Amino acid sequence: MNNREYKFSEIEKKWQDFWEGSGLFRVDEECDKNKFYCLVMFPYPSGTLHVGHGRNYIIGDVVSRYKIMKGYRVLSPIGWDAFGLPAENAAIANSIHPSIHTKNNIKKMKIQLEKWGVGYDWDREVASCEPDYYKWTQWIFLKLFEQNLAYKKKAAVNWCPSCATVLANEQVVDDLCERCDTKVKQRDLEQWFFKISDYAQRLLDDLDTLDGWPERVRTMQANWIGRSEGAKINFALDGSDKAVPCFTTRPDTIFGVTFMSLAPEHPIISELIDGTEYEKPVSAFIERVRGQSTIERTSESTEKEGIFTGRYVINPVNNERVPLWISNYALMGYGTGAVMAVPAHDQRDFEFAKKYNLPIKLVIQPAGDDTILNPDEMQEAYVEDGVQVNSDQFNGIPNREAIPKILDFFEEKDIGEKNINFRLRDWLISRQRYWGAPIPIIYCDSCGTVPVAEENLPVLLPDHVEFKPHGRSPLDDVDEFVKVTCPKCGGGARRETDTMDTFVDSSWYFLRYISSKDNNQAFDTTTANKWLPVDQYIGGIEHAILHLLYSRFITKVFFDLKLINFNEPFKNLFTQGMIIKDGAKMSKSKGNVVNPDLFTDKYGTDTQRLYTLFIAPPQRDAEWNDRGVIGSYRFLNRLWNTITSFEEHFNTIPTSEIKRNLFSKETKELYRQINITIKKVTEDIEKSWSFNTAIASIMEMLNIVVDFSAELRGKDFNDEVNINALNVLRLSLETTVKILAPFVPHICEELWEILEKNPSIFSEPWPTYDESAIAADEVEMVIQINGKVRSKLVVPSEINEDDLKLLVMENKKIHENLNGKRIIKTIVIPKKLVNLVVR
Ligand code: ANZ
Ligand code: ZN
Repeated sequence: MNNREYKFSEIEKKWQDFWEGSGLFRVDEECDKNKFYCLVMFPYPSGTLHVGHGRNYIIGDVVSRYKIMKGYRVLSPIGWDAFGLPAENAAIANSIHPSIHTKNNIKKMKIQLEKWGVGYDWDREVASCEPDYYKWTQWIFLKLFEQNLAYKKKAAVNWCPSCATVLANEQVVDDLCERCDTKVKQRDLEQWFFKISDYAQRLLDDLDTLDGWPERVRTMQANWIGRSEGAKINFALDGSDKAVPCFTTRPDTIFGVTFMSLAPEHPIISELIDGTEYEKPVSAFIERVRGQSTIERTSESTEKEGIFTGRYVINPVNNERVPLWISNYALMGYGTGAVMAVPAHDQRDFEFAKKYNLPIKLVIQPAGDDTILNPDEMQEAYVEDGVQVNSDQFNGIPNREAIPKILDFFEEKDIGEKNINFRLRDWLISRQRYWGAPIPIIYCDSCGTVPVAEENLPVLLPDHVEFKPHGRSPLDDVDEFVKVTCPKCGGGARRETDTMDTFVDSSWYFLRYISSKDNNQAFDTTTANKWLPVDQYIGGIEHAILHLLYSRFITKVFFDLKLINFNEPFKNLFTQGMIIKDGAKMSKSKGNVVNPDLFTDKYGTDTQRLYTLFIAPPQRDAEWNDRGVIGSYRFLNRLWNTITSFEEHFNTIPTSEIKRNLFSKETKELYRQINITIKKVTEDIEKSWSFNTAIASIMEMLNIVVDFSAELRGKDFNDEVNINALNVLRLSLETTVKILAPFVPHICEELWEILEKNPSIFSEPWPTYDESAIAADEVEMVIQINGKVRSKLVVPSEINEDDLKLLVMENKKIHENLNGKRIIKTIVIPKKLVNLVVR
């Protein structure tokens, strides 16, 4: 009876062309209709997308299409995060220029994305490695430089000896380079930084406004920013007029300081030891510790180690002489690089004191006098709150209350001051690599550091470069790049040869989409203010910290420069889970990558999409199962066959308005199910993005539709009741197709055309439901006697209690079971159960 076969590959191509031709995802600037900016994190052009990536883009596409049907003007752009190390490494390995490598990969991936039917406004495509994009990345650098938010300093950096480059902290995993697993070393280099620390407080405060973000991500960001309140206290250096300031969050422990420990990088060290007997051993120690990475040094399990400098500092509250040590756990990048050590109340200091036999002085006792701690017997530091002891005028005060008093005392005596410290460090953006945006700076012997003039952007990346890593930037060796005339004095000068961290490229791409073709500005302010902030951002949790923080920072800088009128870029954030295969994250090295093309070729893109959405809630990780795909394929075929088998009827019998007075019991139930399903699917999408349960309820509904259609098949349609039933069937099929359209758009477009002759389903409004049809009019209730089920009863759902009791008493089975016993109590749980308590 089937008139047509489900030829997915024809259908999919047909509708992809149709959407492209009709410009479904192309948005014009003029349109002011309620806008919806749906953004997926732009991919790194690695060459192929696996089914795990697919999830990200498919989810984005579902949201876009749903919003289109809800009447929004949807902006859904795409681009390429195209600079970066992997292209350069691949280029080195395969002797192919990174630019060609990247372009080839983009081409391949674009074909893949199109094949999946994910809709983008391709007119706005950007690639961060193109001069017309990185020109504006460089412009952003200049803006930050103007604002004193870009500066250069010598800094200890994570250095990967194999990649011969600096790594950001987060590119160091368990002390190893994220890319090549080589052990990371510390090294001093002149580096460019963005002063994100100036924005630390705002970045923290504004997290509160991001209620469309997962709580987890907000917490991760807050921890990363890491605000600590405390004090900066000056310890005078004995035998000198210098002081060593230190940052502490525990001014209440000041009387318990028994040594001080300096970071090995602390600038004061050389003058402490130069020419003394300590010089040699201390230098050797420093040399050794600097081979450890920050991660290793801060790890709880790493042994605390140190060395005495031969010098002392003076504790300003009691003038005690305190030995000055250097330790591996004191970090130069935090606070002042000096730690007032309180072994009685800090675990790291405790371990250190035990190892080197330094005194432990207790200054906080547990409150209440049950336990009295004795420093000689302590097995670990006492880090809880308590009452001050051995603390002069502060004795007896609960330590939390003592903190403000001690702070006041410091300020009074000019010993120290309140201080807030952030864990967030400035953003190191220098990379000694080729494949990135050149930093637009020129060095002149007479004029110093001179920014490239805006009209001279972009500073083009030269093509002919030996980009094998050798510890300096490959650009260093390109004379025609390096040698320039100074923009100020016209004399000979040198270009900066570092390129920018690719996180700079990705910190603003969502703004470039607004004006991707504009050669005169990075983005148009009016248009940006119209489209942004992004209504929905979708991406992986791995970007929860850095990318999002950097984008928020750059947005705030633009806001301050009055280039935009919003100060947060992403209103709502969704982080999708990973797709797991054989229990592990997909990766080439593990050989467990599932290539989506296999499934697309065999079952079609819609099947792959459906399966991807159906396996799990989208925020959760999900295990890919090849066989599961077939289930999705069967479902689509079932839908296809049900509709096409009625095609002739639908073609010959005209649609008429549905008449509820002509409903049979089954028709009425089907009508009810349609409305229930619309409601459920809408709520699942809106409230929780629960695509899998939405799809499950559509599947359930299709079962009912199929049963209904089987009954109807073969009936003759002269009769009003049957025609009405056929119209309800048609409505239910139309509805099914509509509410499935965001998930499996191609087959739904085709079926819609079969049903309605009139494309496109994405011009149709999202269906609304009829609340009055949803309530079931009859319910089945369980009747119990003394808690035992004795009978079941179908009753009107809105029946009142008295009528219900009468019906129960009339029931024959109940009558028999009562057997003359007396009813002492009747318990009714509406629409569910009646329990008769009898004696
Ligand atoms: C004395 C003290 C006593 C401390 C005590 C803690 C407990 P958070 O909370 O993470 O901000 N510190 C300060 N500068 C440091 C550095 N450069 N490297 C390593 N540690 C440093 O940590 C603040 C605490 O970390 C400070 O408070 C200081 O130790 C230590 F019972 O000072 B505390
Ligand atoms: Zn000059």
